Amino acid sequence: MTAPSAWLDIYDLDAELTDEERLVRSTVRAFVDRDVRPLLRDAWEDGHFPKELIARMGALGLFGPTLTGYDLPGLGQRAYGLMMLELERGDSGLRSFASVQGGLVMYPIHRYGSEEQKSRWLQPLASGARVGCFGLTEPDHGSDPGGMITRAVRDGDCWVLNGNKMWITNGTLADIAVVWARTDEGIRGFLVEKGTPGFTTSLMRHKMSLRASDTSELHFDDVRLPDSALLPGVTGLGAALSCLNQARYSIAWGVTGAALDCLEEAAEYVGEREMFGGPLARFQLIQERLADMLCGVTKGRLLVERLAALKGADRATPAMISLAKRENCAMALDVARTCRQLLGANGISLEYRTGRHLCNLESVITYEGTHEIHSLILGHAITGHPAYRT
Ligand code: TGC
Ligand code: FAD
Repeated sequence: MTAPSAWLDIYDLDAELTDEERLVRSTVRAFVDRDVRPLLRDAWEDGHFPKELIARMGALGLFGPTLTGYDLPGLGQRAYGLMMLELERGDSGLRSFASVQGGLVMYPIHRYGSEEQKSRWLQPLASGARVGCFGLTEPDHGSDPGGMITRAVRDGDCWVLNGNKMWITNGTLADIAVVWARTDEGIRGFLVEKGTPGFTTSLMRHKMSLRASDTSELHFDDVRLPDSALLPGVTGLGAALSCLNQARYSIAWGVTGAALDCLEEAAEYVGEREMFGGPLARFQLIQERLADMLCGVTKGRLLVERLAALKGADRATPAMISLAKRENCAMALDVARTCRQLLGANGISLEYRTGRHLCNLESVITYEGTHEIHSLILGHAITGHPAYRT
C-alpha cells in the first residue's frame, strides 16, 4: 500500500483518528491501491463501471455503513467520510457508486420504508448482491426537482407510473430504483424493480466526465406498481431532499480525496521533471501553486472534520452540508486544474491520474446541487429570502 506523503496532512489530523477509523481508512486505501487503480484507466477510457468491484465493496462495508439495525454496521460519520475520501482518491465514479447505494437508496428505505421493504432490501444492498439507483432528476427538471412531470396515479390497489428520469447513476446496473413521482397526495417515493413491465433503462454515452460510472435514463410507460412499492413513511419533496443531505456529505469528504491525489501526483512530478537545467520544483512560481493547493486541501479536510462531528451529534443542518459540498467541490476542481497544468502535456494523458480527476470533478460540482444552487441555499440561510425562483 502506498502511504501518502506526510506533508499532505500538515496539521496532523490523522493523529485524531481512533483505531477503528485508522483501520477503516487503511483497509479502503489498500483496496483502492491494489484492486481498483489497475482497472481505472481502461474502465474510464472504455466508459464502464468495473462491476467486478461491487461485491468487494460490499464486503468492505462501503454501502450504508452509518445505518443501524438490520445487521448494518452503524459506523461513525468520520469513518464513513474517510471511506469516501479514500474511494474518491481512486475515482469519483467509485465514490459515486457508494454514495448512491448507501445515501440515496439504502437511506430512504431505512428511514421511510416499510418493515417488509427494509427486511427485503437493506442487507442485499449492503453486501452488493443487489444494486440500487435514485431517480429524481428529469430532462427538464434538474435544479428544480419540485417541477417534476413523472406522475403516479392510483388505480384500485395499484399505482400507474409514467415519466422519464435522466442522468441517473447506476441506472442500468440497478435491481431497484428509488423513484420520485408526483401524485394527487404530493411527491412520493416508489421502489421500482428491474423487469417490471413498462420500466426500461438506457445508458447515456459520450460523456467527458465520470466515465467509469453508469449514467442512465429511466423510462416508465404505464408501469403498474403494487401499493407495497410505495415508501409509506413520507409525502413531499422534503423526503427526496433529505436523502441528498447524505450524498452531499459523502461528496464533501470524497472530493478532498480527489484533490489530495492530484496534489500528490503533481508534487512528485515537479520534483522529477527537469526543465531549464533542473527540477521544476525549484521555481518559486511552482512552489506558490503547491502552497496554495496545500492550503486548499487542508481547509477542505478541516471543514469535513467539523461537519462529521456535527452530523454525528445530529446537529448538521442542510445549509452546513451545502457549505461543505460547495466549498470542497470548488477547491478540488481548482486543485485538479492547477495540477493538470503543472503536469504540462502529460496532464491530459490517462497515464496520469490528474486529468481523469479533473474531468470527473466537472460532474461532481454539478450533481447533488450545482455550485449556484448551494450559493442560493446559503443565501437563503443568511438572509431568510429564498431566491431559487423569481
Ligand atoms: P423548498 O420549498 O425549499 O423545500 C421543500 C421542502 O423540503 C425541505 N428541504 C429539505 N429537507 C431536508 N434536507 C434538505 N436538504 C432540504 N431542502 C429543502 C424544505 O424545508 C421543505 O419542507 P416543507 O416541510 O416546508 O415542505 O423546495 P424548492 O422546490 O424551493 O427547492 C429548493 C432547492 C432548490 C434547494 C432544491 O430543490 C434543491 O436542492 N435542488 C437541487 C437538486 C439536486 O440537488 N438534485 C440532486 C439529484 S440526485 C444526484 O444528483 C445524485 S448524483 C450521484 C452522487 O451522489 O454521487
Ligand atoms: P440545470 O438545472 O438546467 O442548471 C443549468 C445551469 O443553470 C447550472 O449552472 C445551474 O447552477 C444554473 N441554475 C439553475 N437554476 C438556477 C438559479 N435559480 N439561479 C442561478 N443559476 C441557476 N440526478 C439524480 O436524480 N440521480 C442521480 O443518480 C444523478 N446522477 C448524476 C450523475 C452525473 C454524472 C450527472 C452529471 C448528473 C447526475 N444527476 C443525477 C443529475 C444532477 O443532479 C443534475 O444534473 C443537477 O441537479 C443539475 O441539474 P441540470 O443538469 O438539469 O442543470
